[in-house]
Amino acid sequence: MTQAHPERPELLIVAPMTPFVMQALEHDYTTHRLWEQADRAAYLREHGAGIRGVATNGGVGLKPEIMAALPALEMVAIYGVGLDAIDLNEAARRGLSVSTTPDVLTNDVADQGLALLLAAARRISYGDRYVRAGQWAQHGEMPLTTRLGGKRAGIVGLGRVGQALARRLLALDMQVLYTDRAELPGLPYQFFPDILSLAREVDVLIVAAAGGEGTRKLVDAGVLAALGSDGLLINISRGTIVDEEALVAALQRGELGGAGLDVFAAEPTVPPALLEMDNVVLAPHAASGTRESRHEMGELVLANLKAHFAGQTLPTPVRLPEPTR
Ligand code: 8YV
Repeated sequence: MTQAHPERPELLIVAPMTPFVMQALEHDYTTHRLWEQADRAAYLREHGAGIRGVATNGGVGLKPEIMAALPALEMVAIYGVGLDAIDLNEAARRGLSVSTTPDVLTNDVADQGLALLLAAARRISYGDRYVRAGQWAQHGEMPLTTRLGGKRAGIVGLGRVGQALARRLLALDMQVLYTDRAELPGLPYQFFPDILSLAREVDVLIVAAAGGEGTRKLVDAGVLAALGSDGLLINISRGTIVDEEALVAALQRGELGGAGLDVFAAEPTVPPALLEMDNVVLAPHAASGTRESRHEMGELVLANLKAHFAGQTLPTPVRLPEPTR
C-alpha cells in the first residue's frame, strides 16, 4: 500500500500494468496491489472499505467477490477491451463507472492474428525448431506447408479487431467471410448468420469475437468438424469461446489441420497435449503486448481514472446495461 493521503483516492490494482502506469498510479492514488497479497480476502477485509477505484486488465477483470468487498467503489478502469470478466449488470446496479482502452490496441491484436495465421499455415515455429535441432542438415527439407493466398478466411466477430484483420487478409489475397450477431452494413465481406455455416465454407476460422456467456464454447466439435482436416483455427480473443477439449481431440485425431492460439480457457494453463503438437502455434495472451499498445492503453487507464475523480466525462466509457434489480 502506498502512503495514504487525503487527496489521493484509494485505488485497488488487481493485476500489474506496464511500469510507467504503475508509477503514475502510485503517484496519484493510494494504491493497493492485490496480486501481491497472499491472503486477498483478508487484505480486502482490512482495506476494502476505503477503496473508490479499481484498475484491472481485460483477462482478470473484477471477480464478483472482490466487487462485493468494495462498498465505496465508484469506478473500474480496465486496461484492455474485454468486458467478459466483470459483471456489468452488477456494475450498473451499483451505479459504477467503467472504462476500457479501445482503438489503441486494435492494429496490434490484428497483427498477432495475422502472425499466428501465417505461422500456423507455414509452420514457422516448427521450421525454427527444425533448423535449431539440426534436422535440416540431417534430413533435408522440412515437410511442405499450405498456401494462404486464394483461400477463404472466416472471421468470427467483425468488430474493430475483426475488421482490421479482414483488411490484412485481403493483402494476402484471401477471400474474407464472417459471422456476427447481425450483418454489418457497408462492408465488402460475405455474411453468414451462424458459425457452423461459415465454418463449412472456409479454410481458416479466426476468432475475434468478445468473450462471455454469449460466446462460451461457440467453436465446438461440430464447428471444428466443419472446418475439417485441412482447416486452421486462430484465436486472438478469449479461450472460453473455443471448446478446448474438442479442439485437442480434433487435432489428435487429425480432424483439424492446425491452430494458432493466443488465448486459452484457463490461462496461464495450456492443455498439455497442445505442447506436443507441431501443427499448433502458441502465444501467451500477448496480442496487445507491444510497448506502444500497452503505453497507450496505460494512458487511457490514467485518463479515465483522472476524469472520474475530477467529476468529468470519461474519455472511453463503457455503456452499461439498464440497471436491473
Ligand atoms: C490484454 C485483453 O492482454 O484487451 C483485452 O481484453 O485481454 C488484452 O488486451 C490485457 O487486458 C492486458 O493484460
